[in-house]
Amino acid sequence: MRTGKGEHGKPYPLTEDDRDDSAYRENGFNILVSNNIALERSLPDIRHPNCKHKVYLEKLPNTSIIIPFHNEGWTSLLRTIYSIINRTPDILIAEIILVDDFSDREHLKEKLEEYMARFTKVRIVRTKKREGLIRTRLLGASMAKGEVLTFLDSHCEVNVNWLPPLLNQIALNHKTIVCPMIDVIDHNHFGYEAQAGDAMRGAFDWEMYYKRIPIPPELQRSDPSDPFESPVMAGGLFAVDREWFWELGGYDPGLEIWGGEQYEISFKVWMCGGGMFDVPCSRVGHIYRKYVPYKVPSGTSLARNLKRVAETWMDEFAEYVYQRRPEYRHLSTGDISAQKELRKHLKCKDFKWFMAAVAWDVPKYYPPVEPPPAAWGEIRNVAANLCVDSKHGATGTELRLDICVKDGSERTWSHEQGSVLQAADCYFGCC
Ligand code: UD2
Ligand code: MN
Repeated sequence: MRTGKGEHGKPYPLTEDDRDDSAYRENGFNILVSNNIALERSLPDIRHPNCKHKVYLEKLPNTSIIIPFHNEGWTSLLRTIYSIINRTPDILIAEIILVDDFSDREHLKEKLEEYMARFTKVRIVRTKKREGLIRTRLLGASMAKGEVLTFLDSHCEVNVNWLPPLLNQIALNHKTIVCPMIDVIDHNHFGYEAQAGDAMRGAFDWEMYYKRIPIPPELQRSDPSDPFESPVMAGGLFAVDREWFWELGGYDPGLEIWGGEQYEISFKVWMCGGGMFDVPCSRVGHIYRKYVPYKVPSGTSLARNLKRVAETWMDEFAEYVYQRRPEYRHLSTGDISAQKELRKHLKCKDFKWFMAAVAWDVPKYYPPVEPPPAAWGEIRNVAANLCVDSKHGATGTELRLDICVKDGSERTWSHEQGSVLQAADCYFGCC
């Protein structure tokens, strides 16, 4: 029944002034438009028609909803909260935990606490320094009391009856991670619509870019509104049994700021005895930004996170990534022994199993390039603990044994079958 600009998820009619870059600068989406549409706006119910007739278990677990934020816009954050309060059965919400990752914008301080006081279920916790979204989610999860943890980004709008279909799947098997269909809230005009192709499997290419691929006929359900298996999640929006999340070790806390965690949790879930499903009857809108508005502390890099995940989980398949991203070979991951120990302790299956049993359709879209028959590394005399070194590192110079160093300056070697041994730097054509 609601009328007004942006209602029913319709695009807001933008004027030329509204399009000015200043409207985007702080959030990566148009905050003027966000400010001009209702916090409790209506959305179109774009679920599959079968969803209206589905029944769920009478007793569902309750959930803590955890929302990390760093310098989120006022109205985009509030609209996230209102959409949850308005479209979720109250009995299923144990609490809503807003986790502030060291924001400095004024409206996120006392003003936010005062405003949120009206919602009895909302708690605000804050990190003591900039932690990045991964440790920020972990902080929220560590305080959560609900039986299930549900993570959302701070610029979402949940749609009709989004939560019960997620909780139902976990109630049926608690070793399950579930994701809603992520709809697109346009960063210009805030129009709400399904992603291109709608229901698709989550995948990755060998440069570790997240991709979506069609559901193969083998996995298509007779009822297209039924949950389907997905190899990897998009990252931000999912629900998981709280106890099982901690059994899995949560996230690797060594992942910094942004990215890679979606692969870590996905590989871990599948390889360590669980499964992951996308649930077509659960839909949540998300504002995909035009650009990243916030600062990323120096010294942190997405590449390092990705290599950490590749080294911990991908076994010999990590080589396919390094083929595409040779700069990763010499990148330091920091200490990953605790992650490897966890993998052993949980008796997780190997990545080869994951590729064959879960992600078998991914190589059809993103075929890996086989590494050449070659070897890289140091040549060590184990008895004397000395390494083969060359005076200046260049090919053709005299070799000697020297102490082995592990500080990035060590001499490594490469050998391609049928070719001569070379100092490794030469392999990349820069000796
Ligand atoms: C996607 C995911 C996001 C996350 C990311 C990879 C969706 C819809 N979004 O990127 O959840 O998995 O991929 O890591 O799947 N934040 C902090 N501290 C920071 C940076 C961000 O708390 O240092 C918050 C931020 O306010 C937001 C959430 O973390 O609520 C995700 O960040 P984003 O929205 O910038 O990531 P996005 O959607 O581009
Ligand atoms: Mn986001």
